[in-house]
Amino acid sequence: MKITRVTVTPIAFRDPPLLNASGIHEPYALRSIIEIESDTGYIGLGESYGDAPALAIQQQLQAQLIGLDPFNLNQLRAIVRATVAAHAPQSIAGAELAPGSHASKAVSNAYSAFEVAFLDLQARSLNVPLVDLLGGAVRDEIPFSAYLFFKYAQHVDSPYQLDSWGEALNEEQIVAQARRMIETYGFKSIKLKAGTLPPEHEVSCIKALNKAFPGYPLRIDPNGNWSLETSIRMAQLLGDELQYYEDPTPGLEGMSELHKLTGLPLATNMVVTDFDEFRRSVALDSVQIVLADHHYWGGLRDTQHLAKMCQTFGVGVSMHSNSHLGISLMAMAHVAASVPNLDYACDTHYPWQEPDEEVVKGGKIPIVDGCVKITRAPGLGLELDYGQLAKLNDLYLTCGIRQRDDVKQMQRYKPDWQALKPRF
Ligand code: GKR
Ligand code: MG
Repeated sequence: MKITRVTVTPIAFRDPPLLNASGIHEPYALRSIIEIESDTGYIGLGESYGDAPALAIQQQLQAQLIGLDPFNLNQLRAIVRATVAAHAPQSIAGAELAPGSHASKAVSNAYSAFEVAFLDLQARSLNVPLVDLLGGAVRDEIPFSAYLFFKYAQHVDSPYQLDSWGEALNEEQIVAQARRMIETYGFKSIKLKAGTLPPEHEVSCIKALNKAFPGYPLRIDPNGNWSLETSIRMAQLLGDELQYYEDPTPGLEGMSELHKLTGLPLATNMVVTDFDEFRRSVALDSVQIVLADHHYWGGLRDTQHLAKMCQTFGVGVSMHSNSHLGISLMAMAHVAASVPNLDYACDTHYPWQEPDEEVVKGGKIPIVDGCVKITRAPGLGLELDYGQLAKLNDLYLTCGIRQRDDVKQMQRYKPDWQALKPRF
């Protein structure tokens, strides 16, 4: 089998004004949609970062993959390495919450973008679901968590109609957001994105969630925006209300110190983002749970390697997310289905995306009882809706955003806003 067509299509879709440690989401999120077609007529799909540096590498790879056997992943990796080495990508300022946008991740994120599409193509040609190429499913229903955000009611300059979620800045509004997520999707655990409002206030929102949803595992994620001192103080207030404490404070050393002092289980998608950091984290006992993300961990098979390493060193595995659409969700679901030691419900931003902005046929993928179900359909089980792809590509061309910058966006609301780590 030979590859005859590689198409990388940048897209944009509406993203609500969600607050985080850097600032606030811009009105549109960017992704790229990848199609790999074989001479036998199969098409494999992938979804990845659409920020300019990542996109530039994906586009440079397109022509080089023609003629390659889609089973030859070692050759794919060699081509990606050589391309990245020749083009020395830049890191993106203001995008530190999108770990895959870092220049150091250029090889792993470009490889991953195509690896998923290659695996989808392989699986379609064999008429098996993609998870079968990962050793088979240990579960076919993959649990996800409600992912709550503090948010404004509308974007600065209101570029489009208000979203239906409204403002969420206080306890009542956060509990209402959680209630809607749980009633709509059946989530069984809750994560609150923090690091944005005063820490005591964010902790009181966790307490309100605990009261409103007794027994639901809770997580708070300030994205390293709390000093060690603040993280210790908030740990005292939180007591044992948390399932895990995600990236409260920056750095492997800070996290190690915090764990030593509080004994709380710490999770991360910030201080362990590659295998070298994993090794250092194990030496320091910095984190007890790693949030995997195939988009920057080097694809689905490297995510399985990460999970194996976690098992070897007694570290838990959960899953990180950035704003994404259904191809990413399904790739996350297939790899999660193959990992026996995936101990926690995965993160997903998916409920924040509007139903009319999905690129796969049939619209948004259902999340039922908090789970995404994988089927026996070949590959990822998805087909592209080319009308939708064209619509979202038009939005990319006109939206004016080329790389995520939550700091710059917040400066449009608060002109003296600066990137500070930690802020509190
Ligand atoms: O979308 O604002 C966001 C999140 O803060 C995201 O950028 C993070 O990478 O979800 C992520 C996390 O768990 O840290
Ligand atoms: Mg996180």
